Amino acid sequence: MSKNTFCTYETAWCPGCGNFNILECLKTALEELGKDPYEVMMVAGIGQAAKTPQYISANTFCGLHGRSLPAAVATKIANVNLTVIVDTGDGDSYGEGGNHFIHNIRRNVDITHFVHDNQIYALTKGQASPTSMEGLVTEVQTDGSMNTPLNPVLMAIAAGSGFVARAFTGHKEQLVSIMKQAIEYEGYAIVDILQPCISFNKVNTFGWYNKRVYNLDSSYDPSNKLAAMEKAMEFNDKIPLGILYQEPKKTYHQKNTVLKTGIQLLDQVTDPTVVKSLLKEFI
Ligand SMILES: Cc1ncc(C[n+]2csc(CCOP(=O)(O)OP(=O)(O)O)c2C)c(N)n1
Ligand SMILES: [Mg+2]
Repeated sequence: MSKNTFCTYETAWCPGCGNFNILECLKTALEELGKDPYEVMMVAGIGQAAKTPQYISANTFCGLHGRSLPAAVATKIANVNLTVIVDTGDGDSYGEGGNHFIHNIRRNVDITHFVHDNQIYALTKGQASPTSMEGLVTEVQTDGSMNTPLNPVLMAIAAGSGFVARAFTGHKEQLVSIMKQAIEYEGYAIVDILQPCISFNKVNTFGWYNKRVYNLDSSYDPSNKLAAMEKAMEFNDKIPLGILYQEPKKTYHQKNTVLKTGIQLLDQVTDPTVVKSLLKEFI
């Protein structure tokens, strides 16, 4: 398969943005998995990160801010054969979409969620996001963000996600490998990707991350939930990269009475006479 299967488009990102590496790694991961564009559905809400689906040749749904997960879940339920990937920002995923994030984990629909975590709202020019560090000064938070940052990987493990990873745009080979494993994981997989925003986050820069990140080594056991929670809490002088937690879990499709029989919305033929008679009951 050619490297250009998923095509290259002009972007509206700032030169030097971490989003470029995520886009490139995503295309590489999909190509290495042998996916064709028609098999892939890219979903996002609103944001700089949320533009990613527009820069890749596949099926695309860009919806409302914070509402990417419901659209992704609906897509997978309608057509189980699609590889459904949510590719969006930290604000979209954990702020406006925070409620969906938690309850989507509980449902465990087989979708993959890549979060471009630049710890800022970039599209709207630099307000604090849920992962912004306490004290981060922005044009809105002039005295520094007062809120405790949310720890998305710790939250995901605690809420019961079966695949939780952390990656960094500066480690491309590892990012591709994690992306491939997340896409292949049967169930909801979340990868929080540390992504420098060169325009609006002058604290968490490429150098800031590069100084702190280290790879989990082969002695690390990702099936140990308590150890994973402890690792997930490291976000100071040291930040671990890799698959923090992984366990096999029954998916929504394996549990749902109808879906587990293989019946899906895409194959349903709607008989208008039945719909009409049902509607009549309410008129
Ligand atoms: C319902 C709604 N609320 C707020 C906004 C404004 N808005 C658009 S993008 C955005 C934040 C995006 O941040 P993030 O998801 O982190 O993406 P980034 O731009 O940092 O990549 C906000 C608050 C909106 N468009 N719609
Ligand atoms: Mg952001």
